[in-house]
Amino acid sequence: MATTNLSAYDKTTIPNASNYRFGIVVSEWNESITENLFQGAFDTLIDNGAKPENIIRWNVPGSFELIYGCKKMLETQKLDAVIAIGNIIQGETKHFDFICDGVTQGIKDLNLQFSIPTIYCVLTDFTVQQSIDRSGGKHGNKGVECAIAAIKMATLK
Ligand code: DLZ
Repeated sequence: MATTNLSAYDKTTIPNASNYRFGIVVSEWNESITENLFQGAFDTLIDNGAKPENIIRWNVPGSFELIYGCKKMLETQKLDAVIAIGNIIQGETKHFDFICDGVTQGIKDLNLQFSIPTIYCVLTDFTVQQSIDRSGGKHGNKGVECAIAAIKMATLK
């Protein structure tokens, strides 16, 4: 919903994350947005008990590369959950649709192929302002929401 604050959660309901290891793969495309998403996710993991040395960050050039980056992270690191962070903003061509579809399907496939959850922290917006609003702006920070999802899914695993 457009009015949802993505950062709102009840801390008393969130499991302690101190025993979990997290991977975060960050797309460099629209970097100012993805850095804010990363910061929101990282701070939330720490705030809920995760240790900094148990949070592994890798960068990839664009959102399309999140699929391979997450796959390699899942294969080579011992993790309880991975967060894929990206920001795709609509341009003048259909490129937006193809990248959104590819990334979404790719991350869905990773969730079927691996028994470690991959969390979808990809903003797919029509305007830069919509992305700003959801990466630490008036609708909160989707990175926070995705860190909470990662902790909950790590517990489920
Ligand atoms: C090429 C492209 C375009 C046009 N737009 C975005 C975008 O808004 N967000 C994003 O994360 N990446 C974009 N990319 C780059 C692709 O994700 C990818 O890096 C390149 O197509 C190379 O595979």
